[in-house]
Amino acid sequence: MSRDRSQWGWADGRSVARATRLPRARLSVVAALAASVRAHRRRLPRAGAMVRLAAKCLLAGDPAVGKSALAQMFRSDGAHFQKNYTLTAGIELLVKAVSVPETSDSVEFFIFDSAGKDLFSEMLEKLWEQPNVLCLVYDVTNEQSFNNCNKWLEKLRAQAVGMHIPGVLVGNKTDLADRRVVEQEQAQEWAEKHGLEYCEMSVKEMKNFEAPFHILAKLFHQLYKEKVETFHSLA
Ligand SMILES: Nc1nc2c(ncn2[C@@H]2O[C@H](COP(=O)(O)OP(=O)(O)OP(=O)(O)O)[C@@H](O)[C@H]2O)c(=O)[nH]1
Ligand SMILES: [Mg+2]
Repeated sequence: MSRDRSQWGWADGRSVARATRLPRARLSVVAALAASVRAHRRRLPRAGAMVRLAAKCLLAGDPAVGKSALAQMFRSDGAHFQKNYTLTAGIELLVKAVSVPETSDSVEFFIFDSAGKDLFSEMLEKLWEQPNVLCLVYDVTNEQSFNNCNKWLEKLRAQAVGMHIPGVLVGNKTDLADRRVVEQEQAQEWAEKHGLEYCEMSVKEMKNFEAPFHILAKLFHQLYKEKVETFHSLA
């Protein structure tokens, strides 16, 4: 069985704090995230998939578009829909593995569920470094949340200048069909123009909520295979 790991520049909370000069209170958040990642790595099952990849996934978008609802629903396999809005302050880390379609491989996502409120943007940029995949969410009933995807994508891409980071644009709340203001074609076109995959979902109605992560798993796995082939060709 082979095993593969992507590189994590932020695994040590103290070195991140040194590098970013975070104040003492935020330091504990960084250390907790790093410890959680290390603990989950140690607990990875040994049997099963041929290749297990790990990917840092940035989940971003405007406030109240449904990022946390998506993350919770995905982690609980559809068992938990967060009905009441609870603003995310900073970042919440969730970990979940998915199988890569049509392979025996899997990707373990370290999902950085990020606050949509501007108030936390400075903190986010410090914790977002070295992402592997991006999940950008907007609300199909909220035009501003779609327009702000430009701003979000710019910020996310600034984390990995010159690198190809696979990403997906997700339109949420399709259950509110009579309040819809952003059409699928319009969003799809924007996604294509910016090199993103596109999908729509209703977390509330449990429709398609796994699709973004399946798409990202496939894209990240493809990237991995391309890199392996490059290494083989150089050997
Ligand atoms: N109708 C409907 N409501 C949804 C859906 N998904 C999430 N919501 C609701 O939208 C509200 C905001 O959801 P959150 O997941 O907390 O939003 P968020 O994007 O994490 O917001 P921030 O943490 O502030 O960035 C909650 O009341 C959810 O129940 C959906 O598919 N349809
Ligand atoms: Mg949230």
